[in-house]
Amino acid sequence: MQEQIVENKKSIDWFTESRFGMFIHWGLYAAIGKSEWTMYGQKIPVKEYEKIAATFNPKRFNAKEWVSVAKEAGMKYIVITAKHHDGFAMFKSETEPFNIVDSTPFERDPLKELAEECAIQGLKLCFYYSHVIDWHHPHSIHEHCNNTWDYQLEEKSFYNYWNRLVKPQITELLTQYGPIGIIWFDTAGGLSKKDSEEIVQLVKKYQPDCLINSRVSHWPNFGDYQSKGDNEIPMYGEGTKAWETPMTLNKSWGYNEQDDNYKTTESIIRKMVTIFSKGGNLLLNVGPTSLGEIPIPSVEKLKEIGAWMNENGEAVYGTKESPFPYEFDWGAITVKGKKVYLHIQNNKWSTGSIRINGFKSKVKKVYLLSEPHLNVPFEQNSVEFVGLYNLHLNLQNEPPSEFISVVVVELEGEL
Ligand code: H79
Repeated sequence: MQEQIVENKKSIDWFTESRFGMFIHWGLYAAIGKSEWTMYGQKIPVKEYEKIAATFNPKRFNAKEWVSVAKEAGMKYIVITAKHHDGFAMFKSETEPFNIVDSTPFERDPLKELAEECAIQGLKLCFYYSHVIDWHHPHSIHEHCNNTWDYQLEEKSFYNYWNRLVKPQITELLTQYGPIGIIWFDTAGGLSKKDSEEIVQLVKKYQPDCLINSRVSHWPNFGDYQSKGDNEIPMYGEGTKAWETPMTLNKSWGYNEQDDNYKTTESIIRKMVTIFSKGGNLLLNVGPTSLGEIPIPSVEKLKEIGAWMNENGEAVYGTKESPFPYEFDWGAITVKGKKVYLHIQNNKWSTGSIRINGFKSKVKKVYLLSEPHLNVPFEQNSVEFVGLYNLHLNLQNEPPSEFISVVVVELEGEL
């Protein structure tokens, strides 16, 4: 076990330093336009669902555009659904013809195109793979979410599914697309400990540097990092263990034509800095259409987030979990080396009298991240006998950045 931790250190360091990734939910369900659980919700028979493939032709798919949208948003990795619960492979699979190359008029392999483009633009490509739920396959078994409308439980033989579909497809994904950053598993309900271990071994056999999220198993202590619940922002971080929150921009993962419940850019950035201050990553989702386009409102949000990240990236990438109490009424704190970054919400800015207690060293200077030459006046006093310092800031100007403005507190020594 110890060896594996050492072996993964480089990848974990890459992961935590990156902080921000793009989740892409894209599959046949985009053509129905009601998100990725529709086959289950409407009990669509496999034979009916398969017919969607004949009409699925995402002509406007452009890997370069997608990767550029992610990169310009400040994202460092992309996790795309190689196969979701509907069982449809979004890649050329020799194992199973129910895939985008062999059963649609599109006939291209978008994962191959994304792999090439990610290599060019310097992002890491990662694959979501639904290893337990598969409504298309007669022999997949999930404790809650079986396809009960086509298949009878008593006829099932799980290893038929596991050995003849799951393992070969994961092998394809790890051998034909270059280095993969993460295999992102989901909904492992009912998977045995032995089978969970087997799938971990399989991934590490082909790509020892590839990370696995904790949802690979419902058993404890699986995976290289902790996947939080969908849209969950935890009260606390995980100490030294890496973690990640998958989050939607609106309320859906897969494309949903009726869902315009977008979070505001400001609220997304607030959630981001809260997550970063607790040492976590954010995997922010888009659900492209059946034509292969990321919805315009999503692109617009990501552009605004990108402008913020471009200005404030120093206070995000490579920061560590903050040793200060996590959430303040004015915002959140990230830390790196001798610098403490105060992410101050704009509505608290001009009224902002901010007090932070408990610095271990003296404050050297305080300045705006966006305008480093502008010093922010501060007062500090030491707490007698304890060796700690308190800091008091009075912010009476206009906030310098949109949404959240970052003030850098530079210390003389360690935190
Ligand atoms: O891929 C996205 C979701 O499809 C997946 N995880 C994220 C990343 C996910 N799988 N399961 N769940 C989320 C939760 C399942 C909730 C359910 Fe239901 C409650 C399944 C059945 C009852 C609500 C009603 C959702 C489908 C029917």
